[in-house]
Amino acid sequence: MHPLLRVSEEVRAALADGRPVVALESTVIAHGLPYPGNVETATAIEKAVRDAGAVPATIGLADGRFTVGMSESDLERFGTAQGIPKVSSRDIGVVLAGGGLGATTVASSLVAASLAGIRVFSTAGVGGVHRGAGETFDVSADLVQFTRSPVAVVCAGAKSILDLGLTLEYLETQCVPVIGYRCDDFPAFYCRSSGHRNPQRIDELPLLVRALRAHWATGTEVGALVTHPIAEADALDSGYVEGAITDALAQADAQGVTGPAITPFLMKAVSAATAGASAAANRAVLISTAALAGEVAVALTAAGQ
Ligand code: PSU
Ligand code: MN
Repeated sequence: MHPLLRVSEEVRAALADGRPVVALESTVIAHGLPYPGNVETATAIEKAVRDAGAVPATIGLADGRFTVGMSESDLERFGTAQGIPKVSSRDIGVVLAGGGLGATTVASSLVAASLAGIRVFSTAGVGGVHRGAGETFDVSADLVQFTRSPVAVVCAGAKSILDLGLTLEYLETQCVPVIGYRCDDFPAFYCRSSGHRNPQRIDELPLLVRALRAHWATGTEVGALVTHPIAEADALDSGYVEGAITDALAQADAQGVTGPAITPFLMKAVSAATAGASAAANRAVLISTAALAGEVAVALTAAGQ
């Protein structure tokens, strides 16, 4: 194993035996949801991966290395520690050198997954092109990292707070496949549809696996997005969510919130404005996405990847 990784026994054994593993981020634990719901949700996400027949590997930074596969006490630590920094790809070196805790975003989790040889990652909504990016240039490093880590990212699209049309344009420019699994529309996290189409759609797991394998067989290091929406029963109405997002954006503007702070700020403001409905939807889609990622990992390893 790579010297920067501290891989749990369970994950190490699974990788050595060619068994399925799903990588998971920790920013959602440290910054996405309040304690104790964050730890409870992280545990439920891991259970969903296990129920699908794969091993969860929640990733974070601690003691100068990536933790790959958190224990119960690691989850508790990441869920309760105050002031734990949000670490994207460019922050990895500084946080490793400092030796403190770091919560990994999608981007930095993919760096660790790729070093560990994990081919499947799951989150509810990836980062993307922020609204107003024409002015601010705020484009999540998640999108750039997809071009550098050959990992299948199973998600319910990108966060609703983003400009999802521009996010899809950016992914096209960067040669990142976006495949809807059993869905036409690119999902919008808490909402079933962003109003934009997935560029590709596949309905059968074996075909999805063949597509991913063929993509990587070309020698590319680019990952792939596999999208699947939140369940109908858990989804929020997009008109309702849009109202909350517009208000949240106005608050962020008034308070001068920018940069890495903007995503957590907006997520919290939307949760407050929807009286927790968005937080409940967030939890539901984190779990359903993790279950699908588990299935994808099982199918990929059965095919020898
Ligand atoms: N969920 C939240 N808050 C967050 C994130 C998720 O409730 O901040 C993280 C994810 O880890 C995602 C990141 O990778 O936000 C993207 O942030 P940015 O737009 O700053 O790159
Ligand atoms: Mn940003």
